[in-house]
Amino acid sequence: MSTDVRNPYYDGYVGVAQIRSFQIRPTKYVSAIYIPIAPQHVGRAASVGALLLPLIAAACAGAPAIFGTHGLAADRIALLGWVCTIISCVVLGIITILVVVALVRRRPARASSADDRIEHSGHAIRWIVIGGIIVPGVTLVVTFLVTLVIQAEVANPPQRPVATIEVTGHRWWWEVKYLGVGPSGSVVTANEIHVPVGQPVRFELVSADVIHSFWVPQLAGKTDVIPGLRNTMWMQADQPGVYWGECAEYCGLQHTHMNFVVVAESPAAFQSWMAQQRQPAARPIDAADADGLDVFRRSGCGTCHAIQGTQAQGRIGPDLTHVASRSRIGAGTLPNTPGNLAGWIANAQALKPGSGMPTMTLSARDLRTLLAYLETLK
Ligand code: HEC
Ligand SMILES: [Cu+2]
Repeated sequence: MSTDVRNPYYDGYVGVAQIRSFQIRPTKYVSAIYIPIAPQHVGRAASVGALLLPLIAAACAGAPAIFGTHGLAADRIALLGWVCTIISCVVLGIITILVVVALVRRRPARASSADDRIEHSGHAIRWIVIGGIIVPGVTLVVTFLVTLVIQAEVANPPQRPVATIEVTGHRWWWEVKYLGVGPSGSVVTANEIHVPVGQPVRFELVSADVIHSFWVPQLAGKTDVIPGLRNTMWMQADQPGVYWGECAEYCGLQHTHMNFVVVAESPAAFQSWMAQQRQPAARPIDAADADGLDVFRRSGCGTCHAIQGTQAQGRIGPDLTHVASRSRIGAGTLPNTPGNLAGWIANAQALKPGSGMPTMTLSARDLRTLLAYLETLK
């Protein structure tokens, strides 16, 4: 590292700029933030960094645990994540030591003789060849090979998938269609995907509008959902549980409320869930419920929503045939409680501004009967 430059700012800059060549590696998990910092400001920068840490940690609280995996493919991807993280930490450690050594050992500026310059340049070339070419070269090749092996491992499921689920990304919710099931050839639901535990399930991903990305961090890697394309992927949950999923490609105003859950349950529980989803909607059993269905019809809900077994066959919004059996509404926005459901119908735009669900003007009585009817749609 050159110590001939008098400007301390420039000195620090040269140090960081050289060392940066260690960090050019193809990893999605760690990206280097590169800010030239003058040596006299390093202490202050470090304390600002330390103050920001709790903020970053708080921002991540409640996010799906990408390293707490419970699925075949995700396990392998997490392993790759660890490999990259460890390599990155080692590289960062070495760089930090080098930067500190360079700062501490900085010699005062002096006129350099020709001999001195030759000695320095020999040194510099060794640093560049080892630190700038050999070390990053080996790191790159190792990371690349590990990535290739893991990519090949997660390309195909270990056995034939037991179900095929077509997922359509809409701004901003997920339509879920089990293909080849039931009398109508499919079972349709929204934002909640049930899968049998320990068995691979195949996904076909399509988009109704813009590019989305389908991601259940604990079960499998991300797959883009692209208009005009049918991307496929598979997933296998190894432990029963409810796994959070989300859209991982910014797609507009309510991108952050474009979530879903994957419910992994025993094959028996999955079969009974499927048997129930195959049924048409519960028929109104009393006058109040019949009234509710009538409100649904009169209010035009059926232009956008389908309820199997009724005349409502709209395809713009989620299928409501078994809406009461789902744990959340509005693509993860709210828990599915009667209060939230009422709030949603009366003023969806306040809860999810910009969403495709208009705010409906209903009398209190109509809202009550409509709600009672929707609550029967288990
Ligand atoms: C113009 C089309 C349209 C009309 C009319 C409409 N909706 Fe919706 N609705 C949607 C869309 C789109 C969504 C999904 C919104 C989202 O999550 O971003 C939705 C979501 C819902 C949900 C939540 C479903 C879930 O699983 O998350 C319910 C319940 C619902 N609508 C009920 C109704 C009722 C009841 C009416 C009539 C009073 C109605 N909607 C009228 C488009 C419509
Ligand atoms: Cu999206």
